[in-house]
Amino acid sequence: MFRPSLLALCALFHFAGATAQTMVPKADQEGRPGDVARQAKQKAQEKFDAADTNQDGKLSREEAAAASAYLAEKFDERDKNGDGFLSWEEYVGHDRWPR
Ligand SMILES: [Ca+2]
Ligand SMILES: [Ca+2]
Repeated sequence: MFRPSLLALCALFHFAGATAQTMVPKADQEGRPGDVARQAKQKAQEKFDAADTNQDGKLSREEAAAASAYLAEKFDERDKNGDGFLSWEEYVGHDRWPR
């Protein structure tokens, strides 16, 4: 009795995770979601470029810390591949807005 419900719960969490990722509209999407995505992407890109002081296309820990205390705190969480830099995808947290 317990096992099937636990499995269902796991499936639900998995689904919720997938939904969070796919809820971000793509920047090339038509209509309002696309407009919102393009605006948000542009804002994010401006912040990213401003933070990327040596302009190598990624944020070092120092660059992130200088740009935002929040980002400094979240750095390890965002740095998915653990290379010590935040790529554009790692910075925005998804790969739906290619640069
Ligand atoms: Ca940099
Ligand atoms: Ca990284």
